[in-house]
Amino acid sequence: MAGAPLVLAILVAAVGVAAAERGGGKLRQGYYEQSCPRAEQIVKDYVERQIPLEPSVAATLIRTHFHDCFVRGCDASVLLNATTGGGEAEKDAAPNLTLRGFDFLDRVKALVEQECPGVVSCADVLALASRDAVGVIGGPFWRVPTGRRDGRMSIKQEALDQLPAPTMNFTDLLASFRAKGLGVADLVWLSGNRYN
Ligand SMILES: *[C@@H]1O[C@H](CO)[C@@H](O)[C@H](O)[C@H]1NC(C)=O
Ligand SMILES: *[C@@H]1O[C@H](CO)[C@@H](O)[C@H](O)[C@H]1NC(C)=O
Ligand SMILES: CC(=O)N[C@H]1CO[C@H](CO)[C@@H](O)[C@@H]1O
Repeated sequence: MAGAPLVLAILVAAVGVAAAERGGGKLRQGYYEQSCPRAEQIVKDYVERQIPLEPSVAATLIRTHFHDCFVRGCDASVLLNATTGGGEAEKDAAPNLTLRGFDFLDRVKALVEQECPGVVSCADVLALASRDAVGVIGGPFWRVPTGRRDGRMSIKQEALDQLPAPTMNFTDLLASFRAKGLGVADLVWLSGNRYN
């Protein structure tokens, strides 16, 4: 039970990198070295302090990270609220109704903002916090290049169209994963995580 979400974390991180790079900016290790040197440590410290108190959030973060990357790349669009212009956001789509951990991310982001206002993207905070949280619950460590840009668009219909539905048969599920450069192994790991 514990193994699956941990391995999928690495897969999701890899997909995340690919998806974010499609979005434009080049990701690299230590992107904030100059602009916000303590950013990664702030995320890590908070996660290490909090996750032992709310360990189930670790799996939630990976799932949120996955849902984010699957729609519009890893741009934190899953975290956006519906705009005042009306229309519903990705998080309003049925699959997002089961995502938790938004509050946790808001808290981590607030700490990073306190240190360096407007520098570190929410997408990077989500990617880093997911990695660090998996580490706290005994999972592996993987490198998270940073430099993701946050999106400004979050559209419910895109989440509905692109996230694999729980009612899909295997053929359709695999097609959905293949469309994002994922394969059978990714499908198995990520589906296992659904029930965490
Ligand atoms: C979305 O709305 C919630 C509740 O009003 C708020 O706490 C959160 O900070 C908002 N998130 C963003 C990204 O604006
Ligand atoms: C899977 O579902 C799709 C439509 O949802 C259908 O067209 C297809 O025949 C199904 N495939 C199998 C193997 O059941
Ligand atoms: C976890 C979470 O934030 N879920 C939200 C999904 O969208 C509905 C509708 O906007 C919100 O009420 C939930 O809070």
